Amino acid sequence: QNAIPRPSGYRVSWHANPDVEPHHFGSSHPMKPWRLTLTKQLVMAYGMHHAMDLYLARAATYEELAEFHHTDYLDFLQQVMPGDMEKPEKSESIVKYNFGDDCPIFNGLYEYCSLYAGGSLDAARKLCNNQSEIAINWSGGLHHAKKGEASGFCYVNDIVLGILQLLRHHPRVMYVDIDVHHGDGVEQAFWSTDRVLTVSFHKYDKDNFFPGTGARDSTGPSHPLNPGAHHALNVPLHDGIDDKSYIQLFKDIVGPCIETYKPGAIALQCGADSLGCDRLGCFNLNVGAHGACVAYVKTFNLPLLVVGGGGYTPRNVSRAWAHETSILLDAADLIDPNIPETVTFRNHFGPDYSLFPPLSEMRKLDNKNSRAYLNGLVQSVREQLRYIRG
Ligand code: VJV
Ligand code: CA
Ligand code: ZN
Repeated sequence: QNAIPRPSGYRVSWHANPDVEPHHFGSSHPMKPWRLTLTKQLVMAYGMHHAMDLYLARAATYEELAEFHHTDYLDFLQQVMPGDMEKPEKSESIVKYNFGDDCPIFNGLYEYCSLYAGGSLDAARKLCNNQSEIAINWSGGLHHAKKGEASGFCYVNDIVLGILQLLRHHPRVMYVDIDVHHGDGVEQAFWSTDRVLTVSFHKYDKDNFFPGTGARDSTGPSHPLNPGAHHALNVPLHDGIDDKSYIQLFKDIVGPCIETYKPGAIALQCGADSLGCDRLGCFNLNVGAHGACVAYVKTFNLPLLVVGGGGYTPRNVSRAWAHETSILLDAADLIDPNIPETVTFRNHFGPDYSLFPPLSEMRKLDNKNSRAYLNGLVQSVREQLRYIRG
């Protein structure tokens, strides 16, 4: 495969540390850091690494993590060991910090956390220093982590740390989240400020889908004198949303948000569990549609921090993130939709060996989002935006 030419207009930087990849949540746990290896192999097989600045992410320091997280929680995260799950004297802390099936304690947990957080911090700093226009950390995007507890496979919130860094240089930062789950940790962290507008698209079912928050009318603190009022924007969806409706909805909402709020930078969480055939997700998007959202955000030409997130069918996660890397490089047209013969682990991409398998046709799922429902969402977002100024 020929190398992708280096774009002339702007720089794209890639922030990763291969030491993240071998960490293991447990054999049947859905979160598989190995999907990052597969993503990197695809990106390299297409020659995209020649078109970006590649940085080895360093581990975030304890002090950097403490910019958001409580030190008692970090101390626990640093010291806890896999065997502690069964120790009665540890059980109080394990419950307090929400470790368990979703957030297991595994070997190298603290290293894993500090490396994926370091990637997002490095990426945000490159944007602030004008050394990069688009900075990518596919190992980040862990949007559920709270100040003082783990949640939903997330232990430290690299996105919050990245946005805090961006806020040192930009008066307003917008956060966009296309993971199938609600970006509750990021929303909560910036709940009381008007300097971050958080926008999450997600499956919403208060009682039956994690984390159960993110209703349309959950828009920020209710007191009108609290600056964060109206600065959380939620787009709750039902099962089976398809390419056409999602792309239309995304543009109808994200476009007016950017035009109204006028952020100085954008952080984009690209959770790939919104694809069809995801092990945990329930949407019906193809790789092309997921990528179309990334392409749309890119058209605004703002400093862009791009992070990963969920995604539980590794062969499709890597397809989406490789395709999105090519979009960010303005090189999507130069890429062969047939996966190169030379890619390592090529067997994972059979039988079609295509970057764009028909995911929406492989699992029969009705779109439970009626036109009227989606129109109502757009209308209600317009009303919310009347309270927002740039
Ligand atoms: O739904 C939940 C919480 C429970 C309690 C814990 N059990 C294991 C599951 C039900 C109520 N948690 C969700 C968390 C989803 C996190 C998504 C993260 C992201 O994509 O937004 C960002 C990275 C959930 N859904 C499915 C599972 N947990 C799940 C966890 C497992 C599992 C199978 C499913 C943990 C261990 C094992 N299997 C072996
Ligand atoms: Ca989301
Ligand atoms: Zn998710």
